[in-house]
Formats: sequence, C-alpha cells, structure tokens
Amino acid sequence: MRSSSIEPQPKSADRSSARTDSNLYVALRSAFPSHMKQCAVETDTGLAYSWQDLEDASAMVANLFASLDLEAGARIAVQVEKSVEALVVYLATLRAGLVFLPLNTAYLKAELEYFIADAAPAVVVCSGANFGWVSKLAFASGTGYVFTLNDDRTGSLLERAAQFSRVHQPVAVRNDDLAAIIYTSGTTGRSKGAMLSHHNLRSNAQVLQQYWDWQKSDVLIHALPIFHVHGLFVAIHGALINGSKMLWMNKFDPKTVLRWLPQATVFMGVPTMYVRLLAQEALTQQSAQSMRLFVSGSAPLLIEHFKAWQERTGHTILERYGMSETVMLTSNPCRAVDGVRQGGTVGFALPGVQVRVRDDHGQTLGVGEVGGIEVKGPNVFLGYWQMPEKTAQEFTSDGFFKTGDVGTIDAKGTICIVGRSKDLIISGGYNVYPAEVEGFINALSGVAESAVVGVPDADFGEVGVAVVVAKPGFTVDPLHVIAQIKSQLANFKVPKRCFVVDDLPRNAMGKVQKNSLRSQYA
Ligand code: MLC
Ligand code: AMP
Repeated sequence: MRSSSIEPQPKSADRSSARTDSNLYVALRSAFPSHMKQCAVETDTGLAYSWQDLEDASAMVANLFASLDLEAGARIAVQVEKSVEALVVYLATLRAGLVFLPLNTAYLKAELEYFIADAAPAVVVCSGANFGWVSKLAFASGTGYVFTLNDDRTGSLLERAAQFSRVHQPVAVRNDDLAAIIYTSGTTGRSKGAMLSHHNLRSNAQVLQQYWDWQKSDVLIHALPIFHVHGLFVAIHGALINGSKMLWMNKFDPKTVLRWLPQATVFMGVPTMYVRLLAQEALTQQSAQSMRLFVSGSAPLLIEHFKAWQERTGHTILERYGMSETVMLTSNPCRAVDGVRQGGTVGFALPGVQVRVRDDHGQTLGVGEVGGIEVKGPNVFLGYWQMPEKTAQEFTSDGFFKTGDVGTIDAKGTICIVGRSKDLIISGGYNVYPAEVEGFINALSGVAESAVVGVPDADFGEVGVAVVVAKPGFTVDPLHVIAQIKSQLANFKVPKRCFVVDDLPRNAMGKVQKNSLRSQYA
C-alpha cells in the first residue's frame, strides 16, 4: 500500500535485493532475435537500425552516463524531437539504472523551468536549437550536465558517447527502483511526476504481450510521440519485448501510415489519428489486409469512428484504457477466447489488475452503477515525486488508486468510462488542465476571471474554449488572449477560441457552471 511515508530510492537503502534481471532493459534485451543484424527499426527517412545497433548504441550512452558518476536514482530529463537516438537514450537510462524523465517538445520556457526545478535532474538532454535557454535554466537549478541531441543524429550527446565502449552490463536494480517519472498536469496547475518502477513497466509489458497475442512475425507502425505512456511504454515495450520490428515515423503522417500498412501487422494510435486515417480514400480493406491489430487509447474513441473503421477496413479496433500513473489498466480482448471487442467500452481489467467502481462514500457499486474508477495492481505507480500528501490523498485506505475517471462495470466485467471527476480536457490525446490555463488568463492585464471548457471537435475529439470576463473599465481582446497563451504555454493547451462575456454563469453556491458553458459554446 502507498502511504505518505513513500520516499523514492533513498540513497543509502539496502541494495542487497538488487538484481540485473530486475532491470527492465534485460527483459527487453532477452527478446531481441538471435540474428542481431536483422532490422529492428526502419524509419520514414530511409534509415535502418539493427538489434545490434540498439544494443551497441544504448551501451555507449549508458557508459557515458556511468562515467558521470551520478548518484542512484538520478534523473535524466529529455526534451528532444522524436528519433531512434532518443529511444536509445531511454534504453541507456534503463541500462544505467537511472531515471528517465521525458518532456513534451511543445513545453515552453516557463513549463520547462518548473519541471527542472521540481525534478532536479542530474542530466538534461535538449535540442541544439534550445541549448542556450535550456542550459541556462538547468545549470541555475543545479543540473550537472546538459547535452544536445538533434533528430538528424547530431549533438554533443552522441559525440561524447562515441568515445565509450559498446560493452555494458545493465545495472542491478530492485523491482521498486524507479525507471521513469512521467509528469502529468495537476488539477491545481502544478504538474505531478508519476514515479514508475522497473516492475510497473515490465509487468505491464509482459501482460500486454500475452493479452494482445503478440506474434513473432508482428511489425509495429510507431507513429506516436515518445514522451508519454502510449508511445514510450505501450508501443515501444510492446515491440521490443516481443523482438518485433518497428516502422518508425518521427511525426504522425496518415499517408506514411497507409504506405506502410501492407508491411505491418500492428498499429497504435490516439482517436485523432484514426479520424485522420479515415479521411484518406486509400484506406480500404485491401490496404489493411496484412494487419492483425489496431489499438486505440488515451482518449475516448467515438462509436461512429469505431464502426466506420470496421466498415472501411474489416478490422475491429481494440480500445484500451491507461494513465501515466497506471500504464495500461484495462483492455478490450484481442483473442476470441477472451471475448468480443465492444465499441464505446474500454474492455476488461487486465490480468492481475483489479478495477472497481465506488461512490463518494467509498461504497463499492453494483452492476451498471456510475462511480469513480479505482485500480490496484503491479502496474500502479509508486507515488508522485516529492508529493507524499498528494500521493496519500489519491489512494484509498486499502491501496487502490483513484483514477479521477467515472465509469461503470457490467455483469461480465466490461468497463465503460462515462465521464471524469477531474476537470480535464483531453485534446488529441493530450491532457489539458483548465485550471492551469485559467490561472494564466486571469493573470493577464484587464482580466477579471475566466473559465476554460472542453467542447466537441471533429479532429481532436475535444478542444478548449476560453470564456473571459473583463475587469470594469477594461476592454479585453480575445485574439490578444490567445496570442499571449500561445507565447507562454505548450501549443496543445491553447484554447482554439476565446469569447469575452459580461458574466460567467454560476450556481446558487457561486460556482461557475461549466456544463452550461460547454453546451453554450459547443
Ligand atoms: C497539435 N495541436 C493540438 C494538438 N496537437 N491542439 C490540441 N490538441 C492536440 N493534441 C495544435 C498545433 O499546435 C497546431 O496549432 C494545431 O493544433 C494543428 O496542429 P496539427 O498540425 O494538426 O497537429 P499535429 O502536429 O498533426 O498533431 C496532432 C496529433 C498530436 C494528433 C498527431 O496531437 C499527437 O501526437 N497526439 C498524441 C498524443 C499522445 O501521444 N497521447 C498519449 C498520452 S498517454 P497552431 O496554432 O500551431 O496551428 C495517455 C495514457 C494512455 O494518455 O492511456 O495512453
Ligand atoms: P494521462 O494523464 O495523460 O496519462 O491521461 C490519462 C487519462 O486519459 C485517463 O485518466 C483517462 O481519462 C484518459 N483515457 C485514457 N485512455 C482512454 C480511453 N480509451 N477512453 C477514454 N479515456 C481514456
């Protein structure tokens, strides 16, 4: 059970239970094919990386990290464009027993400043273009080393790593040692770092390998960003722990996906990617003939898209449900023996994972009753980085994590997500916390207050709309509000529209009625 006493990786802890085979990299490496010269990753820019290349390059970067003499549990913060070399840095961090901290490339200065101050990384890896301002704020926060890595295989990290040996023994770790910290936005504006252990990630990858029936012949199209759970863990671990080749694109492009479909068997995407693929005429039953599995997650897949996909391709999308704090917790079945995939649902609790629905008083609810979704299992994170009180609040007294999602479970155990108790917008698979954007707008000159709500969007599923009230005597220009947000916050957090109104609707308690705003601006 998680408690407020959780402290990540105390330096002086007894490490006698540390084992090499507890290191997630060892589990991934053990699945690499015996013919190490085979292609492991082929990119849309025409590059091919063998399994040996992944092993050698990650060994060299791990040896570079080892040479820095970092303390156990040191964080390696990485904000770089997607590339196979960025994947190598992740693998090297695992091998070296350090903690990987990926950051969305859309984050701007103020956002990065917070993450670096909060996580105190020993090493920061950024693009060459950002080195000036990133290194300044990293060194000011006590970071020891800042390396650059560009998506064209240049940068100081690779230059330095080239001087190191290709031989490296993965570091022995304990099951509960941290492998990664994934920041997830906070409801009060402060992001929280979800601490995931080698065991969390390994057990989830192994369960998904079985449950999704990965085949030796599988080939994955990797089109997702690699700074969040979906692209970094579900997709990459899925392929590597099965020794499966990846067709790799640095930025999602529906035409490239279609070009690759005949050579592939597995695709994973957020619903927006399915919407954009459906818009391609070339998507047909014929083009998807070689495919075995289409997986969707990170945001709700509308039933109309689920059905349209079935009609166009003859394939039934498998929808699954996950979180930064829990990796994957539920999934629709893959094999017929496990059941039928049902659109509009997120399937069953994964093997070894317990999911329940409870009301606000902690009463477990019956079949079909709507309540808060809670989860317990080897997939559930260790807690929030440096936030023991917050961690304790988010767990029940019997050790279940409160997801903040609202749903139902039917008699067969099928789980449906019907809403969220957290005030959150999911736009194209990225989470936007209205409180963070509202806080920013409220600080603008002439603004009295604001409300940011999510409204339906054909492409992104949901997008943010800002409704702003000016202070008496002031005029607020909606375009200026949008421009200001754009200059300070990550692009996906920027509301797509802004309206200036006289008052926000409130209930008898004085609380802003966001439901009313949602229907008004839909
Ligand atoms: C880009 N924009 C977005 C956006 N992505 N706005 C809202 N929501 C988004 N998700 C902005 C751009 O900055 C641009 O603004 C405008 O919208 C149009 O951008 P675009 O060129 O159409 O977007 P694109 O770059 O193609 O990106 C779309 C996308 C991307 C769907 C490919 O958003 C994406 O990769 N999403 C996946 C997110 C993901 O991996 N989630 C997993 C989280 S893990 P402007 O002003 O510049 O024109 C998790 C757990 C789990 O949730 O269960 O998996
Ligand atoms: P994140 O904090 O980025 O990890 O996002 C996790 C959240 O994404 C969950 O709490 C859900 O609200 C949402 N989510 C993930 N998968 C699905 C899905 N298949 N359907 C609906 N919501 C989902």
